[in-house]
Amino acid sequence: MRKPSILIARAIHPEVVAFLQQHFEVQANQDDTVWSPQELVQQLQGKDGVLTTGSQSIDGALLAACPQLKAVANMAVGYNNFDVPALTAAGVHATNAPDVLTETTADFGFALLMATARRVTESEHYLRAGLWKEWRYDLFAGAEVHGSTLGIIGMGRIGQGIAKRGAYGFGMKVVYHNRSRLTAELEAECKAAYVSKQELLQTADHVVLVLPYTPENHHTIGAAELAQMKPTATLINIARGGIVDDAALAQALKDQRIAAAGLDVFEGEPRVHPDLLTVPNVVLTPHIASATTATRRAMAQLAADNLVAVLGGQQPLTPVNTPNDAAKAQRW
Ligand code: 8YV
Repeated sequence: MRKPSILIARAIHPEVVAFLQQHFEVQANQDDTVWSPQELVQQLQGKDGVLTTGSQSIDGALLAACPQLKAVANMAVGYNNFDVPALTAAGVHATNAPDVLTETTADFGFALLMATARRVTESEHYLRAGLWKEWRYDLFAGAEVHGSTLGIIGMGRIGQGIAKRGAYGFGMKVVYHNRSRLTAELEAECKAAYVSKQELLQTADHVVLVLPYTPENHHTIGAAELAQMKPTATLINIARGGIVDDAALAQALKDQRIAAAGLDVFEGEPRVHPDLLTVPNVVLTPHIASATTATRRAMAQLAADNLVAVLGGQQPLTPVNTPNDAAKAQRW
């Protein structure tokens, strides 16, 4: 019997490639070539599955042009790069990689919050530039973290992890806003109180964004929301570009309408709004919140396990859709 054929669309851990080679004919993009949508379609010809990342769009046009494709596995918890209704209608299984990155990503959310509040990168640049001449009482004086109010927008697994770090580790008062309220048990476990978005923006000293990107969440934070925040507040985005209006944020930072921001994700990344590159009071990182060696490996392995399950005729471990049966039958 023919082994199913898969494409690994972005470089992943060699040991996970080797694992996949035990199950499939594998074509691996280990050079990290960035393919255009047309090139991706070409690479997918004759492939049964693809292991991809959050930066590659899988839409109806691609699915129509790849009639053999049966499984699409994202090495990411977020899957806004997928057109899920199109995948479902086309009979293609789609999976993501949740849970294995929760704590690591929450760690990074906190690292970015700390770096932003305490001006870690800004002060390092100053030191490296040879500008440090003498102790000063207000040299890089930042915002207090312990005992302050932490506002979390998006209270899924990662948001809850950040809440616990804030409440238990730093004695912060935690408020959150989410599509739906957590159960009373979870609220107690996270020591977090549900508030309106407006109350959160007006009261939080540190606002952390951890919500998925959906059309409704586009520019959840824009000029109007930034205007509601305290002038001493910080804004942290580890969710997705597009949730924040980066142009409005750059302006607010320039005008010091908020104190500082920490951004791991950007609208149109890897491009970054040029004004964000010139304001000093922002910490910028290249979408690395889940990037520890162990976690990225676990994400790749989970994506691989999902492909092995689906193409082996089993249910995926972490599905994001239930494909249409009739359309699915045509692909098998
Ligand atoms: C991924 C992420 O590394 O999981 C997510 O949703 O944003 C990151 O952990 C990135 O999307 C590449 O797949």
